[in-house]
Amino acid sequence: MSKKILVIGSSGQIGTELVEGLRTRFGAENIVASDIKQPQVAQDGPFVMVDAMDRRGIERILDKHGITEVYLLAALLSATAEKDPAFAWKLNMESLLIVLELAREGKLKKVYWPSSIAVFGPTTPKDMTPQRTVTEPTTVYGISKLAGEGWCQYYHQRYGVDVRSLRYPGLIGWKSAPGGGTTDYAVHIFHEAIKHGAYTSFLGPKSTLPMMYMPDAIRATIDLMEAPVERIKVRTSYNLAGMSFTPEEIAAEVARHFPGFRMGYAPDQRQAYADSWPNSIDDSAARADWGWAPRYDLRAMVDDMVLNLRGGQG
Ligand code: AKB
Repeated sequence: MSKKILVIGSSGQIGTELVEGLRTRFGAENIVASDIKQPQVAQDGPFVMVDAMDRRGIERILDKHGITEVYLLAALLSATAEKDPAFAWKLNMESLLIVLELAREGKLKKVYWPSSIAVFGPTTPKDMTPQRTVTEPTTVYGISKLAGEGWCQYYHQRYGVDVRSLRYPGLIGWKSAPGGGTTDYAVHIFHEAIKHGAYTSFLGPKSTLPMMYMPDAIRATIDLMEAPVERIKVRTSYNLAGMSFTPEEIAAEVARHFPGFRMGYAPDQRQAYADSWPNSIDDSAARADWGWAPRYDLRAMVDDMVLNLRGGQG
């Protein structure tokens, strides 16, 4: 049986680019995109509306399209989740348990589910945070991701479900809008630099956070899922690192392209979430197990973002 993939939550920041990446690799007709929202970009393959908490609806799609793998991306991110913690918990957990159950019942061969650096908290070592370390998250998003990692490992160990996961840092891309996270400032800054030549960051100048350019994140995701099963040794979620920078540092890089660019700072409640997360991540397990290596540093990412947002005009 050939590979047929369902992406749940395909209209969000990661989904938009992941669907494109998967379609390039496996053919547009083999990737079914699904969400409760219309896609951010025109689709060149199948799209269906489905709620990530609708088990029946998902099962119908699996049957109709002969789906073999699910990438479950639907979730409330850190900042949005804090506005409605009970709903964030319900969405983030129920959707995962539905997909894990479908896999346990033999209806899926493989599952991808994203975790995050938000599983870490203020008691975690901040620099080069290890794969296995203290995890005492302070956000409901982090709590749900940590619990989800536990469920992934449990379904793998108890039922043999092939579920794979990455702890994404903040993700930066030009093709899609970010969806309510603490790291979104690092995307907004580009759009505001182009429109107004100025940006006011909701994180303070010295807040170092782990970040990654979207092409690296998409490559990591597909490489992890395509790695031979014996190479996957972490069944909670793999640490993944790209670059680390502060708002002050990215502002300096953006200013190289927009002379006179002005950066201001007005930290809000998101500062506390950022303060609880690591500065940098040790991803040596991902490198050793399935050959992960990032390609973009801060300068290369900023150059590519600006080039693409200006329509390839340099
Ligand atoms: C967020 O800021 O909530 C996300 C994340 C780090 O998982 N980008």
